[in-house]
Amino acid sequence: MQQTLILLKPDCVQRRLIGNVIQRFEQKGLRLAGLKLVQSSKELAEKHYAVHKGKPFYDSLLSFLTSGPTVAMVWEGREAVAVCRNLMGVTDGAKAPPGTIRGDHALSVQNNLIHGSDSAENAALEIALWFKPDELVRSSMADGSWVG
Ligand code: DAT
Ligand code: MG
Repeated sequence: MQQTLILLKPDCVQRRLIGNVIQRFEQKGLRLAGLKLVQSSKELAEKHYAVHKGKPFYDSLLSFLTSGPTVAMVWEGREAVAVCRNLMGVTDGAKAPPGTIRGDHALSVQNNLIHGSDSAENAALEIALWFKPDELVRSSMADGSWVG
């Protein structure tokens, strides 16, 4: 069972797409292990996007992530990291295929609605950055043996 960090970034919240996106993860069969609305500080945004420090879009990216509330979530399930990345679509909304979250709702590269961890290792680091251990809930789903 794998976990991944998903952020519904400020554009997703402002465009009232929270329910639309969460429905996709639920319908896929993933389990929600953590959920909260966060006003990201500059410090949190810097830590989250540390890998992009020095790139031309870094300052703009930090301003964007701190510009309003973000929904932070932990989803888990079989191959959760790759499954979520596939549901999201590629980074550039203009290139993301129809049927994906970005493909259906994003045109921008920066304002692309959603973040998803890109590896199990990064997922563990990012979950620890956004959630305290007692904010995550362990449980099983009633249909777990059917969904797999
Ligand atoms: P992803 O979010 O698909 O994992 P990433 O980790 O390469 O993409 O980049 C993090 C975010 O930074 C991305 O969601 C949007 C922004 N970004 C990436 N490349 C960019 C670029 N060339 N210009 C502007 N923003 C960019
Ligand atoms: Mg990334």
